[in-house]
Amino acid sequence: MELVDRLLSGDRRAAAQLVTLMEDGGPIARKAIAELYPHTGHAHVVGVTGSPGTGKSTLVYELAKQFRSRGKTVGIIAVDPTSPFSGGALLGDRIRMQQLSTDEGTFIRSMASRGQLGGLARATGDAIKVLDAFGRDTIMVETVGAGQSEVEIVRAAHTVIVVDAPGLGDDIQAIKAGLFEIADIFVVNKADRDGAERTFFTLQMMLDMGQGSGLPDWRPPIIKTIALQGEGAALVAEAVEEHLAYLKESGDLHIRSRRLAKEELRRILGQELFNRLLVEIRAEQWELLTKEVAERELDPYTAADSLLATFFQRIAGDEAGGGGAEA
Ligand SMILES: Nc1nc2c(ncn2[C@@H]2O[C@H](COP(=O)(O)OP(=O)(O)OP(=O)(O)O)[C@@H](O)[C@H]2O)c(=O)[nH]1
Ligand SMILES: [Mg+2]
Repeated sequence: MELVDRLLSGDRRAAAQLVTLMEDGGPIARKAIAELYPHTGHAHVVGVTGSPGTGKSTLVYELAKQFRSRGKTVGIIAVDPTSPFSGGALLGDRIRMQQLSTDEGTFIRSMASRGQLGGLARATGDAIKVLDAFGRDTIMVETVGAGQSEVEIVRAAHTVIVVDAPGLGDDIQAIKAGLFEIADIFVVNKADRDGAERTFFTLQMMLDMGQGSGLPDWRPPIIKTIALQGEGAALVAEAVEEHLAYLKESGDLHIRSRRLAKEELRRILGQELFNRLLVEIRAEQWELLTKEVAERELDPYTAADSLLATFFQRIAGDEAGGGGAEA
């Protein structure tokens, strides 16, 4: 594919076009993935998550500068599930992003869901592959840590930064939703504000209680920052590099990569099977069964069994009809 060739030769516009293609999905996107996939696997993927307004974008911007000054190329994917409705924060993002986007070594893109369930996780995963093949050394993915799809996205990162900040009400509340467990690095941003110390100690206490990331020899550091002034960003960048070194030395990078490949394969397989099922089952049967379940004539498990049975029959029929050797 010409577009993939251009990506591999370092063409930024090709990268942007391919990310758009990934958002839309479909057969051309798949063909592109098949071609660029052998060129992936080199980037360090860093997830940045946390409650709305904690300062994730500001921190990502400062981290990008840090990584650039360390000679690395950077890719940034801002995942914004509510994109069309966003207000002021995104405007701030845009201004910062514009400043960064004049740098050839930084590629920034925001992703929005096109509506399908699980579509955002899939599109983001594929966009990461595009930037990886594009040769970005460090790829940061910013997501608001709310909702299952977002946790799924950030779990696909090698290193997860959870950003907390004072003034969000209950600190424990602020980092619930399964985020605490997946953090490799904690950032307490807005350290210039009252309550930062308290946020820091709350996190420390939670870590002491052993609710950590589950890695045997890695205790997530807690780093205080004032992202707005770039303060502490260097420490966070160092921690990110240390975490990667730890992953490599401990062999955990390999284990994580395997786990992620398995999860991705399962997710795709589940989706594909379901899509094929939708093709094979007639609309009338769906409707009939749906009606029966709604009217309590049939329980949903039995209905699902019945759909599966039809599905397998049709598939077997297709194979026999398609000149298969089945007797
Ligand atoms: N006082 C203070 N304000 C900060 C700091 N960092 C960021 N902010 C401000 O906090 C607000 C939110 O910052 P963002 O970087 O947009 O936060 P975010 O987490 O990306 O927000 P969403 O993407 O909307 O969830 C902005 O008004 C920032 O200027 C900081 O260190 N101190
Ligand atoms: Mg943001």
